[in-house]
Amino acid sequence: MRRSLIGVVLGLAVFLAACGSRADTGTVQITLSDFAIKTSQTQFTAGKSYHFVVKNTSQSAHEFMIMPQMANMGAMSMDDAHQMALAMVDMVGAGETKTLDYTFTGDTSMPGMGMTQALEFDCMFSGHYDAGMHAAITVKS
Ligand SMILES: [Cu+2]
Repeated sequence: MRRSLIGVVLGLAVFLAACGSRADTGTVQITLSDFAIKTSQTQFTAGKSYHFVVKNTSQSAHEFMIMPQMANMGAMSMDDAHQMALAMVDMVGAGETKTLDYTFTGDTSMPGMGMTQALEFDCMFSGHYDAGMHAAITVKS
């Protein structure tokens, strides 16, 4: 049973790699600026390890958070947001680059079955979210 599941996962990975229609590379380039978050990809796969390279090109500090999509995020306190974050780099100084390794969780028992989670990348420094520092992403199982 376990062996056959691994076979299915490996087969799917080979299929996706061969397919090449998705830019799902494992290394993700994130750019923080005043006031936007750019990401090199917006579609991710649960159970796969990603290496985020978070570059702050602006003259001020920002942060990089992976959060569930919610209403009124801009009104949430930074402390509350940090508690809900799936992962974060809580300070990226002006001109700095930091890295984060993260594997999205999700229902990985049925790869390729189309389960999709709506998440987003955020900066929750005061006012930054409402100024535009958020980027919607999806995670498929
Ligand atoms: Cu910011």
